[in-house]
Amino acid sequence: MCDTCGCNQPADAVKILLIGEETKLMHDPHDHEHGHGHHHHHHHHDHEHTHGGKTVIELEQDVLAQNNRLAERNRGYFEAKNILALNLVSSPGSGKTAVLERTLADLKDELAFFVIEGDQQTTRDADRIAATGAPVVQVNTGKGCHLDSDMVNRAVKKLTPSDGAIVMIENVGNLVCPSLFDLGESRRVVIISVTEGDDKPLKYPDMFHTSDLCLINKVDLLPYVPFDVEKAKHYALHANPKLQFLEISALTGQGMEEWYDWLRSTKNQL
Ligand SMILES: Nc1nc2c(ncn2[C@@H]2O[C@H](COP(=O)(O)OP(=O)(O)OP(=O)(O)O)[C@@H](O)[C@H]2O)c(=O)[nH]1
Ligand SMILES: [Mg+2]
Repeated sequence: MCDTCGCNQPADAVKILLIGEETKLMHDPHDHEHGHGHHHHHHHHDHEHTHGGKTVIELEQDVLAQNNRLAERNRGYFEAKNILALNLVSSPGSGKTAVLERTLADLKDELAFFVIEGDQQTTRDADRIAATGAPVVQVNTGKGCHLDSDMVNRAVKKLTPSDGAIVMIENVGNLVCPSLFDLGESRRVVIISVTEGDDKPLKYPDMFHTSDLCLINKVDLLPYVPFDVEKAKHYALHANPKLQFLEISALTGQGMEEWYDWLRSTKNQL
């Protein structure tokens, strides 16, 4: 895992905000300093106990086992309420928020959407989602580079999604760490954009291995960038032979109807 990069911070370093009510807290500098100080203390503490490979591995297994237990509770909650929960993962800037914005605008009269936005800092993405009219909670992970099941559990309590809804969870932009953390989602959707290079599934196989659907976004840019769609699919299928693909553009709307059909049919399979 990412023990040296700050993932293992205390729960109170994470901020969970229901947009529209507490957003102004974000700009309180005292609040920021408080979280930072805690992180440093915690990091030092961790470090003392994680010398030597064996101890580090045990700590990581413990963190992941605890995450998996709470993820199963989240999954039970979603199942009981007939909610389709999607974990959207990608590297920064692949278009997670853009796909959400367009989807929410196009389907808002047909399906009830609730959104959890994960970012290290700011409410920028949550503000973009709030503009579509969907209820949204922002999770600021501070130093953390992924969402975990506890953050989603706490965010869902603020969000209070209705029965039969779709809960969209936009993970922190990162193709590595989020692959390790089950959030209790019904399906995982990885987004890759054509500006990133077609070798990404080869270099970051875990994210493709753990996903159910791969959206290949920004296909409007294919005439201008060297990206071989078939090669990208080939590499991704090597990591996960069951992976499905859809080629889309959140900008022009190309392929979005197929994505909406996937949402409808996946929801009906619950
Ligand atoms: N040309 C083109 N640009 C796109 C498309 N989708 C998104 N973009 C642009 O790509 C940039 C990043 O999009 P975002 O939706 O913010 O990406 P993200 O994955 O949410 O980024 P992070 O939350 O920072 O990880 C923005 O400037 C978008 O306008 C697309 O289909 N085509
Ligand atoms: Mg985003």
